[in-house]
Amino acid sequence: MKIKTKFAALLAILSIGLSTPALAHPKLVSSTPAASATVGATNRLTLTFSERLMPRLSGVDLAMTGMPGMANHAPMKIGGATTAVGEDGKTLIVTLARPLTAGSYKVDWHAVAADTHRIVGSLTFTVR
Ligand SMILES: [Cu+2]
Repeated sequence: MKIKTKFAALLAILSIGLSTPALAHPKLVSSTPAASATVGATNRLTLTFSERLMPRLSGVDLAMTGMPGMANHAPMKIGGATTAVGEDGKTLIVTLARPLTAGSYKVDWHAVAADTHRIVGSLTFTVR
């Protein structure tokens, strides 16, 4: 009887543990520039996720999608960026070769955490 009670308690503890996923997918928590924000010239983007990232499998593609005075601007990839993961293990820090000029931009991010599933998302912002 005593052993059965202990076993039941152990099962209860295990089922609580299983109901919260140990390996959650990374969600974007915040970014600079923030999604849809208008900011001054910057050469740095940060994206903070809910989970620790696998650095080699996580990153961003940045494209300029619009420029003042230019209609039908085709998305232009911004190269020359270096990406690092911050000390928290959850923040992608993207440093660009030069500050972004005025226009609209789209960030396509990909993030891989411990379960190795590639999660993707995007955000846009404007440089004034
Ligand atoms: Cu997954």
